[in-house]
Amino acid sequence: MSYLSKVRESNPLVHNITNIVVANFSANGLLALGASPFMADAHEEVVDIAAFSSAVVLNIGTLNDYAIQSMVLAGQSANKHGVPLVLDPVGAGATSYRTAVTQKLVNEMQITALRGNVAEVANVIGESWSIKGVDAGEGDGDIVVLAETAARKLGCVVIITGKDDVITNGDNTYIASNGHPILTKVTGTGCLLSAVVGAFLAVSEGASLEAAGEALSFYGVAAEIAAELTTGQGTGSFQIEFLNQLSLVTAETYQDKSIIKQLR
Ligand code: ATP
Ligand code: TZP
Ligand code: MG
Ligand code: MG
Repeated sequence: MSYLSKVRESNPLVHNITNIVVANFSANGLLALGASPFMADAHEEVVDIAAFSSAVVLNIGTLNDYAIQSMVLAGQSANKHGVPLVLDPVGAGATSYRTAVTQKLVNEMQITALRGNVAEVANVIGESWSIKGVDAGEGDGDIVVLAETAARKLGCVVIITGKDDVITNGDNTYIASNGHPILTKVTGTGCLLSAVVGAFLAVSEGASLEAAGEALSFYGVAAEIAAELTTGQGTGSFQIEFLNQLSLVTAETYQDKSIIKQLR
């Protein structure tokens, strides 16, 4: 059975500590997919919520010290209870605070999957890559080598997204090429993707790389269909149709349209 079908069948609870920009979009995207979102960051409850969730997703998009402490508590609880843990290091490298926070998070907990743009992932492992705000900047490094280095260093799956996406655990590496440029014109499409990866990991039974690869293909194909159906309309129409497609795309459809190749 596909991981998508398992998500829709088991409706996994996904605990999100996320930013104020994308909380609603991420919750609606997870619901559309077939998962069950829970946005919560109070210190008094995150340990319990992480423990009974099927995945925990941490996103530093609008960080502050309170939220960071929430993330440490939730992340460590997820680790203690064997719950898959995703980190989206939004804007790592844009300020020294963000860089320090992401490095603290990866040092204090074991991440299952790190998902970010190239500059963010580089900065998490202390390599320099230019970044402007929360959007990736230009760089001249090898993205595949960077992803594999980060995966080995952090002992997790690393997903670097952009026009093509690199998905690796340091030993095996895939390039996924579905998607559409209009995704870059709707805020939160990276953040929602990280949450969707969490939902797929929730049903992965340890096969994190395979589940992440499927999540990327599913997401990219849903975006392609939504873009096609809203051709000539604005980004608002695309955003709504994209949510529709997250609920409508079947495993057969994305397996048929998926463009993913294994490098090693
Ligand atoms: P950034 O802030 O740098 O845009 P992000 O966190 O928003 O990063 P993206 O890299 O934009 O995340 O990835 C979100 C989704 O958009 C992924 O599915 C990715 O494959 C897709 N995507 C991004 N850029 C393109 C593009 N030029 N063409 C097709 N798909 C893209
Ligand atoms: N500012 C802080 S977090 C955020 C913005 C605009 C959302 C970023 O979302 P994404 O998914 O990285 O585009
Ligand atoms: Mg983007
Ligand atoms: Mg992002």
